[in-house]
Amino acid sequence: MSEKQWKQVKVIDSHTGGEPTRIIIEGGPDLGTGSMKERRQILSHQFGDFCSSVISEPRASNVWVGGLLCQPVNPEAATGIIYFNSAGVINMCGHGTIGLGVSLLHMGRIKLGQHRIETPVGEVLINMHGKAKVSVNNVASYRYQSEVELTITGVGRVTGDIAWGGNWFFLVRDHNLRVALDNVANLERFAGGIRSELARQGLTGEDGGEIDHIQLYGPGQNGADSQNFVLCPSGAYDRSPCGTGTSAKVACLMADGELEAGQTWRQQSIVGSVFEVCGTWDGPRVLPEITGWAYVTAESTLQLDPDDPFKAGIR
Ligand code: PYC
Repeated sequence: MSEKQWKQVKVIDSHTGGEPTRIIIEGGPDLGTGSMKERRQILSHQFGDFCSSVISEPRASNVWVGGLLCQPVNPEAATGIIYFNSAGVINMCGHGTIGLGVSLLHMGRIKLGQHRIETPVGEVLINMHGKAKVSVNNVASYRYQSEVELTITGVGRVTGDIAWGGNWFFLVRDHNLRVALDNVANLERFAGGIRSELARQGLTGEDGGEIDHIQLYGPGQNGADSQNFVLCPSGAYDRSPCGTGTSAKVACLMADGELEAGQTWRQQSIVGSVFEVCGTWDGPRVLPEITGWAYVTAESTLQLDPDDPFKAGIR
């Protein structure tokens, strides 16, 4: 279809602990038959405008994560998926995978029980416990570097860990900020300063991957072990406790001996939603299982009118 033609894109929307996910079920680009990693590159390099049209304003916003359903390589997998936000394609998304599960169940494409999902960073499992409750067995997670010291202009010294949970995170426990919804502007400024400093120093994950998610955490409320604030690459903060971020966090806790294998960690988000996570050792890495709740919010057809000056979103 030429770019000049009117395009319709069928989507199903959900939120996981307050964080929205938009799954494209029809009308997305054909990315071929390669691995999800290869198809991720094609989506990123050739279909940036398409992703932006689906996920940026005025059809969504920088808070949203989109997911393009793909035919899986392994016929036993329920689907392949490539996630993106308004800043571009991301590796993996925990809250999105919980939203994906409830969306596939809602559409009648899967039943309760366990299903394989292919992502660009490997296969994950979902376990559908009910119409809203989903567990995700995420990719092997680990701490790459501990106690990395940064000097942030106007703030001073900040120490944190670099860890992988399907995306690269910089996790900071020692800061003087309240992790609370009424303090989001300060948290955003602080986390943004950390991300800029990481980029300025050329600090990356083990594979050279950008550390594009910043996680600040503090004490939990109402029985949760911890409450976090996660700044995403789009510049928005995660309303959910962040599945990949909580995986990275649990890997750090287990590396420090602060959490045992099989012990449940209750991670609360900035808006108060909770994921329950436990990890098991897989050699030096941790296999996290994240349990959360998602709800379908809409089934709709996006209209991409070729005459619309904001057809490709506001960027
Ligand atoms: O849940 O992994 C996650 C996630 C990543 C970005 C937003 N949410």
